Amino acid sequence: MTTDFLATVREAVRDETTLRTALADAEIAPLLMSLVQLTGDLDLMAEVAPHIQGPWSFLQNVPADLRQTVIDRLVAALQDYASAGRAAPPRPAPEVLQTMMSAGVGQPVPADYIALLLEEMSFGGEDTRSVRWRQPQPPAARAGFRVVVIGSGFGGLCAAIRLKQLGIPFELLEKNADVGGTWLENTYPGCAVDTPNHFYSYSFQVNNDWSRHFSRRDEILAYIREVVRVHGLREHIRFGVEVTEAAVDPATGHWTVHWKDGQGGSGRSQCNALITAVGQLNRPSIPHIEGIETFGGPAFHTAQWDSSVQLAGKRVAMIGTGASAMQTGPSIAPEVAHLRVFQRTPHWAMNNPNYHLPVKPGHNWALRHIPYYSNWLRFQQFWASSDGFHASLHKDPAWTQPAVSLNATNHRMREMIVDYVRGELGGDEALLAKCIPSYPPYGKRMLRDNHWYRMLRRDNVSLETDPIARVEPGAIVMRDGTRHEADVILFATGFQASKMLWPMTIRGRDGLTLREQWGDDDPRAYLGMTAPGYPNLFMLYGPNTNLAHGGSIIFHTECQVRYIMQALRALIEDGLGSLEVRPEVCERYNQRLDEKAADMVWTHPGVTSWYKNARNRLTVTSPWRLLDYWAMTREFDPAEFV
Ligand code: NA7
Repeated sequence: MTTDFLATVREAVRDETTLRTALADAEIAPLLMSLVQLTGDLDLMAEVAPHIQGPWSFLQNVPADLRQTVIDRLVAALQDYASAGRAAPPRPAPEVLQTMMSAGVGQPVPADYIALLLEEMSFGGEDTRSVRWRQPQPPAARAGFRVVVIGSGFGGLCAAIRLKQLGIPFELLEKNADVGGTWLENTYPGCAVDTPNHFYSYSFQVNNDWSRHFSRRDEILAYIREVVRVHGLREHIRFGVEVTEAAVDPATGHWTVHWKDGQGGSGRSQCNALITAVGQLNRPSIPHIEGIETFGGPAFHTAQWDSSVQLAGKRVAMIGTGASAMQTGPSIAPEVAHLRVFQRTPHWAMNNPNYHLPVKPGHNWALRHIPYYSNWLRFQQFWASSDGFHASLHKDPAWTQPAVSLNATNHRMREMIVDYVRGELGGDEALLAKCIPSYPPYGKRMLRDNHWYRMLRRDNVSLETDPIARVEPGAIVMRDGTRHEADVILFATGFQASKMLWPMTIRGRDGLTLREQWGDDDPRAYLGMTAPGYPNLFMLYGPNTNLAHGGSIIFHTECQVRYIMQALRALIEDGLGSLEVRPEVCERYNQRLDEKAADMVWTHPGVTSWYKNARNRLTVTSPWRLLDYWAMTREFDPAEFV
């Protein structure tokens, strides 16, 4: 709620029928919190709280009469504010907020989360993670300072917005013809976000019009384009140029960035600081299967979808069963003649009823008109998909079934998912055995069931679990010699995530490239953002910053961008010239990180994944709670840098 609190309230009560119709669609927990915040009355909350058994709306089974009481009192409170012309109530005290938060998600919310959550919710509508100059006047030195950002996905655009706010000159280099990064490139059928999108969006650019709780690709891309329009970023972006190399001048810490365009042209840009925002999941990994070049029909990766190929009535072979396959398979199964899924390892997938649901119109109305509803919804979604499972992903050394689960909680989760999958498969135990991973839940990214198991029961779908031997013209041949004819091959085989910043060459102070430093699969950085030997280079979504226990990568991005802006501020305000993380700081951080990771599910010996390298070291994914990473990145500490 911003300063037009009263105007919003008056608009909300203008027509009581409209108000009540909308509230009938709205979610109970944010409604209740809105009421409590407006009235300060905690008694009704205490009565409703026992019916709120979790942060998701489908875990909040409040009896109809209680729900009606909440609505009636909220209507009365709004009418009272409107007619009396009262100003917004003061923000509840931290301990009251903690009680409200705990009631709103049906779980105790520890006190150490409150500051983070207030930042995320931004009650005053202020941009809580923006960085301001410490001096009353922005330093003149910023005008001569220049930043290059590589990439215009969520990360690069967030950096651009902050640079613009600070008035630091910058240029964004983008290999594609438009903004959006992964959301531009991925166009496969069913492409959607699997983090609830009221949380998977910038905290400073709330969208109250999502049509679904988990939006489809086109809507997310439209949101990104709107952000670009609102912040006037397009004029800062050079499209169609791919960075091939960047090298630092050891004397100044300034970077020269070389790029090529698609027409045989090339050029370079110079900058004081370089920010890479190239993502982790955009260089497709296509397996080298013997004979693939002889196939004869269309064969393409999900991230390079060929929409000119008609799949209707075709025999389609899809290799891979990760997040992209989970969305593609059920979307194409109804139209193809046959879909044959080739699974190397089964993945865990959980059910979330909201995943398939549109947002009700009244819910969106409430987001726009009911004070604090939007803030509390964001809190709820944050809580639902953040650190909740983190504690249960630690290995218990005394656990008796360490091959299949980590501890008692993790085992219960395993059993719960197995029961769910069994139900979805109609009790087909042979198929169930193929679908249940041997490794513990959360060992790889936990997928959201997109009716995958129901898809497997279709007459025109089959699941192959034996290894592929080779491809022949018009067929995939298994190691036992079985030949499966196919018209089209889809590679849902993921990305070359561990080859971070590849294929760019990033040359540091001693002439060493990051690739020479890291090898093909051992990237390391301090907080995932900076590396010794690479002054004034900042990485977004770098080593160990992917999220696998929960959370939104946009939250991580905002934490990283705040930290980087603080570093740039130090460079400019303090006239530092260059900043390079001390090797011992980076080393200590990575040691702590490795120790933490060794204790967690992703390094379980039964798990093979792109989260870690060939030596079982976690390189891509963060082992930290969101709270930990937030705290570590909140304040840039110049003492850690040379
Ligand atoms: P993922 O999650 O890396 O999944 C790739 C899938 O492809 C996975 O099932 C792999 O099996 C399979 N794969 C990879 N290589 C092969 C070969 N050579 N043969 C057979 N099967 C293979 O990629 P997605 O695109 O689905 O998702 C990436 C991220 O995008 C996801 O986490 C979200 O953040 C969005 P494996 O499990 O390795 O045995």
